[in-house]
Amino acid sequence: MSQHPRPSRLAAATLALALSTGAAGAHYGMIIPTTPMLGQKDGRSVGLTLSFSHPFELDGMVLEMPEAFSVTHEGETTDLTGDLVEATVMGQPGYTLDYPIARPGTYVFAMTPQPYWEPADDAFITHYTKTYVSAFGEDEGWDIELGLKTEIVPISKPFGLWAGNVFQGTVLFDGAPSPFAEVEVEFYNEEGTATVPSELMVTQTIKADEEGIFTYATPAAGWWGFAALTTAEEPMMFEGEEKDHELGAVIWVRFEEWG
Ligand SMILES: [Cu+2]
Repeated sequence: MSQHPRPSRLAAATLALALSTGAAGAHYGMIIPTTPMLGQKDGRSVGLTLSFSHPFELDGMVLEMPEAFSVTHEGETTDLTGDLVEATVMGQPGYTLDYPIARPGTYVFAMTPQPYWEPADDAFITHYTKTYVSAFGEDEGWDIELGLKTEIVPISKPFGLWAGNVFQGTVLFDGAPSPFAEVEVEFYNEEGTATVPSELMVTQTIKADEEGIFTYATPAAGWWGFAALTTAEEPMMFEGEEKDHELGAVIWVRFEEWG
């Protein structure tokens, strides 16, 4: 549903073929911090990069100024939308922010983007996106629910994970578990060094169980994105026609190299 060709990266000669095969990774709302575990030696701030991208293929899309970008710490949510700084991320408009952190604990960063019109899918897309930063060795507060329209609530603590660990989360839609929700999983191919034997493996798809819980074991260290996708009950209008509105609950989690 969320997969479509991305012509911008393809030479004209291969465009027709690419369009006909439709092979591609998925798009993701992305919030990538400089580190998910801020230590005393790392200083007193964390850098955040926001984008709307195809993370395996490092192919950016346009991220307009989000409707909301916030941080939640010790039960208190602070709006940071006005602090975002325009940046180019994977060749397209995105945002960065250097967020000062003075106190220990878990900081949950969340973005609600503006709906994105995607002609290739004939649909609008809104990815409610989250990531976590734990500061100064304190990890309380990682399992809270933010109350987003749709959200993945982690069952595994979403930092301090080894490559190869399973990651589990509950998919919520309107605050209730979403049985058998489809979850797309993709690696942020930051260094551009990962390869796949088939285009089918750029994005992997799993399903949640009857309680909305999904499980995935990562094969390698790095940032992994999990996107639970639902079509909104309410269509959106585009040029006088009703169009589907894909809602994504996205979470970004980093897995560390063992040893
Ligand atoms: Cu896409």
